[in-house]
Amino acid sequence: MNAVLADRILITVAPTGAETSKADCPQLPTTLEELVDTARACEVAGAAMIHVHIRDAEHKPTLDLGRLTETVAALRESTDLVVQLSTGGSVHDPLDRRLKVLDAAPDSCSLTMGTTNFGDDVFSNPWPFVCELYQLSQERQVVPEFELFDLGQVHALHRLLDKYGLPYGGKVHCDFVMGVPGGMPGTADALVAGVSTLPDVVTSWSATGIGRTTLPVALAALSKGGHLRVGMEDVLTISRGVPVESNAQLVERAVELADLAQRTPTSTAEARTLLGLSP
Ligand code: KMH
Ligand code: ZN
Repeated sequence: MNAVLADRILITVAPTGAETSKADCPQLPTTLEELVDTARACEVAGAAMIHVHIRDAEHKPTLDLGRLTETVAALRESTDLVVQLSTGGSVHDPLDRRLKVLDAAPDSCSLTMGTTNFGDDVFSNPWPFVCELYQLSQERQVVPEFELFDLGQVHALHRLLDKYGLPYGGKVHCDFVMGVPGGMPGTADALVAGVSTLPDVVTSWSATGIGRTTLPVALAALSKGGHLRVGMEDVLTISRGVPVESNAQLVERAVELADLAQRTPTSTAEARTLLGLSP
C-alpha cells in the first residue's frame, strides 16, 4: 500500500448514479450544468475524483457517446478532478454500449469484477466482458477502479491480474461497494474479510456503503486505513429520514470523519499519483 500517502485520504464523489429518478430526487444532478456545478462544489469541499453517470434530456440514464465526451471535456475545463466514467451504466445497459464508454477517453473507468443481483435486477458482468473491458482499459491508457460488490469478486480480481497483468499506470485501486441487496453486506466484518484477501499488488482501496450502511462502512474503512467514496449515487439521506441537500454536503461529512481519523483529503495532484495517472 502507499506508505507515502498514509495520512491522506482520497475522497471520490459519485453524485448521480443510474438508479434514482429526478422525479424522486430533484436535487440529483442530472443536467450537464448541474453536474459541473456539483463537481466544482465537491472539489472545493475536498473530493479529488468524480465517478460519473450521465442522463439524457429527459433525465434518464444514457451512455450516449457524444454526451459522455462533452461531459469529460466540461469537467476537465471546470475542475481538476480525476474524471472516472462509469462502465456499469444502469442495470438495463447492454454490454457493447458499456465497452464504448472508453471511447470518451476518461482518466479512469469503473470495472466491476462480476455479476451481482441488484435488488430485483441483475447487474451483469460476465467474465469475458470483464476481461475485454480490462484489456481495452490497458490499450486506451485508462486507469480502472475495480468495483467489488461481493467477496467472490475479490478472488476474480486475483484471477484477472494474474492473467492480464497490471493496469495502465501500474497502480491497482479497488472500491468496495457494500450493502447492495444481492451483494456483500455493509458491515465492518465483510470489509475486513474483503481487505484481508486483496491481491498484494493492490496499492489503494476505498469503500462505500449503500443507503443505511453508508456510515458503518465509512467508519470501518477509516479504521482500516482505506479511502472513501460518497455521493447521492449511494445514499439519499444525511441522517435517518433527512434528505441529503447536496453531494457537497456528503463530501463535507467525509472530510469531517477523515479529520477525526487524522487524515487529510488528497489534492487532485496527489490523487493522480496515487492512481498512477500523470500529474
Ligand atoms: N448502476 C449500477 C447497476 C458502476 O458505475 O460501474 C452499476 C454501477 C456500477 O453503478
Ligand atoms: Zn456507478
